[in-house]
Amino acid sequence: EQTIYLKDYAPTPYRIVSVELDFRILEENTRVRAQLAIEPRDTTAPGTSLVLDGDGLSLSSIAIDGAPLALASYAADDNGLTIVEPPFRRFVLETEVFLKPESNTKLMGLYRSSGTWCTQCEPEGFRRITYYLDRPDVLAPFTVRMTAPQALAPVLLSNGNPIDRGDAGDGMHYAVWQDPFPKPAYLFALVAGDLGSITDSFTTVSGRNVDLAIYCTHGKEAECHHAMDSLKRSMAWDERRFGREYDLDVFNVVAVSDFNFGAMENKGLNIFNDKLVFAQPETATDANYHSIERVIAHEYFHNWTGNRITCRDWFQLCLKEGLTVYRDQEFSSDEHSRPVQRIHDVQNLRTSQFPEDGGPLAHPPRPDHYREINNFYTTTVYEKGAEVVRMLATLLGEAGFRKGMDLYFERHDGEATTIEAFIKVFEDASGRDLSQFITWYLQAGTPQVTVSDSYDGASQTYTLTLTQTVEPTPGEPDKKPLLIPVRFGLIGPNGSPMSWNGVSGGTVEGDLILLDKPSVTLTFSGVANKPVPSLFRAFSAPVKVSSNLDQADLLFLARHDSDPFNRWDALQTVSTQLIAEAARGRRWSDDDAHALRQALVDTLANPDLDAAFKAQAIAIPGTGMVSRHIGKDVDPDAVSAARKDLVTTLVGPIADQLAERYAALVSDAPYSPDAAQAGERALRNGLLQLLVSGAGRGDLAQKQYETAGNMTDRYAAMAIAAQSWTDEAPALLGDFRTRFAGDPLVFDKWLTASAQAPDDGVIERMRAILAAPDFPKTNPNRLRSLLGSFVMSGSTQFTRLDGAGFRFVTEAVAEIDKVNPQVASRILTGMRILPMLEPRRREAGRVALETLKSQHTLSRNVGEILDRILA
Ligand code: BAL
Ligand code: ZN
Repeated sequence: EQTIYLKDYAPTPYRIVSVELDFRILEENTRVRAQLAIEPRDTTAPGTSLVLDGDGLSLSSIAIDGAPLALASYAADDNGLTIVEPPFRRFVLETEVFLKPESNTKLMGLYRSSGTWCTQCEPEGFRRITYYLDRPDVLAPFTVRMTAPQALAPVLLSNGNPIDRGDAGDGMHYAVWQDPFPKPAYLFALVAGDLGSITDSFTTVSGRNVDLAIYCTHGKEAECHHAMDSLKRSMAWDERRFGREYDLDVFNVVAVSDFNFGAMENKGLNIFNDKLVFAQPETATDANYHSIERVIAHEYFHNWTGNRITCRDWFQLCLKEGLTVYRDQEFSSDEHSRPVQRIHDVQNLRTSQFPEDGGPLAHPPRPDHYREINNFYTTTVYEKGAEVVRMLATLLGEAGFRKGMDLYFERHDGEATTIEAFIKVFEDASGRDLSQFITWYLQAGTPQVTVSDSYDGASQTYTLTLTQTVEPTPGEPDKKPLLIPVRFGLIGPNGSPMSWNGVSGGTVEGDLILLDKPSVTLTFSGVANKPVPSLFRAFSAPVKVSSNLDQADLLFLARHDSDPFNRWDALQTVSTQLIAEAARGRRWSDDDAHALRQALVDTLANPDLDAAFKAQAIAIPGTGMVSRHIGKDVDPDAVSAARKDLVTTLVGPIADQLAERYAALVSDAPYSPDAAQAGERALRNGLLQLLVSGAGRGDLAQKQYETAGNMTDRYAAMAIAAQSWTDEAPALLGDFRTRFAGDPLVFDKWLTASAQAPDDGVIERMRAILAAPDFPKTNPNRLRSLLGSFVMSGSTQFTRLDGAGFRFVTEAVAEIDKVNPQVASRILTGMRILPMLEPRRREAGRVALETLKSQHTLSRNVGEILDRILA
């Protein structure tokens, strides 16, 4: 199968100057007429064929400048349309195709979701709508006319501003939308349906009015207000923080039930997976509220980082995604608690990106080849990409970073550009050489930084050695040293920050060490006492750290570090190390357990720490996290047992104390998703988790489930019971299922909790769920909630020694692949865990993959992931 390489990039020989689309939407089919004004580039040789992309289209008519084309002058097949010797001047190509949106289960191109016609074009869906140069460096203004039955589709939306609408006779009506900003086809969108809406408006910094609307299924309007509020705050934030003003007269969001992504940033018409729009306290959790706010912000921020400035080719995906994730993380930090947001983001990075970067699917944030671009919407492109932008901001400082961003918008507005151009603006704005820094984009793998230190009391010198290595990743045997910013401080014996007189041996800028060589040894002079170093404050670089700090040093940091992130991280490190060692047969000493327990108790009692932080601090790392810390020959059952043992050991002597604290946190204030209330709920549920898994208090989960006044508490109670598979768990799951029957987004929560149950019956139950005649097999949310949760949550049933978990997943993937390859391949990525498992499980997984490969005709999506895992 064909591999696409970055090195082969070349501009198209023809430009598309403008686009007029005419959709006639009927129940039976949709007719698409396209008028593309096209011209050759100055560098194009006369007679060069025009090759347009098409995917599964069948051409019903074709003309140039109004004259039908002779059969010999074009060729159309399943992959596109070639015009042989088009006119060597500007001309208008007219094509007509008929689509069947109803049977489009891939959810790419034009499809129907619960009756609504909608589109998803990124990355290569537009070619399933009409013949086109479907690549991000072809930018054109679009005018879109839509005609549809008034009764079925009273709402007709596309990109840009509405310019005309009216009656079209025979029960039909039409609307015309015009987007003046040239855009690539992946940002095209269309929605036609019978939808409700809420409206609002926003006045931009320069005083322009923007009409805002969120469209949804009738009856769901009241659940859209949190999204609308988030949108308005996002618009104001982007003006304040980045000087970016919105540029059209309208901004529309549409919630649909069947969607491959979380949401999509189409110009002026964002289409959302409805799980990222709808929120009411009875059915959405605090985490849902937070995700809605974040993703609304993310898609809105794309208007500048993605739409006004887009990507030259899909290898540059990180240019818009990493940057926009950085921007949405900053928005969340400014709107809520910065340290808690940072912990949350790093936890996400460590549980999803680190395993990708350390396994068979590792790739650089900017890859240089792919078979299927849909497989590169990864946590590396998104989350590691955001970390790389964050490191730039760390190196340049907030003002320096903003100067670079201003130059980026000034220099590249209206362009499709590259990572190199992005880095260049920061070089030009700061005068700094970033040629080593760009390696972060070009090289895969998580660097491992090893730390050792020593103190010489006689000379009052403190020596710190930092060494970086990156393990080989697929196709990259040799790694270059990276420029790693290490934000740090030294802490004296009384817990206060320590100063020094001078430092030699490397570059230190303020509180930043620049680790720019394989190894750097710094010598600090004038250090009065032996310090404890606090390194990588606020997680200043996406690296793994191993240091010579012992448990006492780490617990000292947990108490005294002025950096909240490192306080949290120190506790996590201690727990992780104890569980990992115990899983290898070296159980902790009573003293070690006692010291950690005391640190947790003191953290809980500390009046200077807020509840949201405490909730994170008392969480014991999951089996998946510890397994990855061990890294190879992992027996997940041993890890899970050791984890359970540690929780029991820690909680046992303080169970009554924790239960009292838990009881005291109950609140009867009306639900609000604000940070303070959400933090208290998180802490209470964190305590519940410890009490259920460490002290057998399933009764508390049951009681909380029954009395909960909101979904956050009810879901937490059920999920915690399910994860420990308490006696109460089956009844709670059963009740939840019937109590919320008919609400698909709550059904997803039930699927997720069901998939995480650790008992031996879980695979049989999941098979039965999938086989039920009313299970919606084409809906990505349902499939991901069940199977995605199963493969990604560290379930010991997935990694069962008898291979039943792997077989269940690969068999399900084969079925889903026939319907929606994107969803199938995403679920299959869970199998990337295989190389780190002990040999018998590894072999069982390999057999399941080989069977999938030999017994089925697989999509390019699934085929690529499978081959990379097996390689
Ligand atoms: N561009 C695809 C969805 C997102 O990242 O916003
Ligand atoms: Zn995005």
